[in-house]
Amino acid sequence: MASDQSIEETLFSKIIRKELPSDMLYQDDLVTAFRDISPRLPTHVLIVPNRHIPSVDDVTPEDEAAMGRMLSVARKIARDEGINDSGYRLIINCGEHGRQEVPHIHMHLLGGEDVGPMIVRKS
Ligand code: DGP
Repeated sequence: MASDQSIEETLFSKIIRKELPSDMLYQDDLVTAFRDISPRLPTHVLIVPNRHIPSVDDVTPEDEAAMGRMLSVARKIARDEGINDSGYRLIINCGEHGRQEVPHIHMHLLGGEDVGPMIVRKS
């Protein structure tokens, strides 16, 4: 019987398993980081848990280690990219109003130049 995870998984699971190509920067037992395919800034990296968690709304206490690791890996990659002093932004989109496109929770690490205002509201 197929597991729910295999039914719901996205292309990010295939990237994590290296079944799809990516510019992977980091991987350990809990998380994987790879460059976004459509970078909005000079540094645009996605940091994802290896376990398929669709969105922030699906995070459970058992995911806390992976969620914390995502932050420490963001710090490491920012330093590797040389943007820790200039600064950067971390974004996790959730659901329809958050404009989440890929239903595998992911943190965007964005930097390399001024990222602009936090939110530009529609007029
Ligand atoms: P979000 O809107 O937060 O769900 O962002 C999804 C991001 O995923 C978006 O910036 C583009 C990126 N993305 C989509 N497909 C691929 C892919 O196949 N490879 C890589 N590296 N990034 C992808």
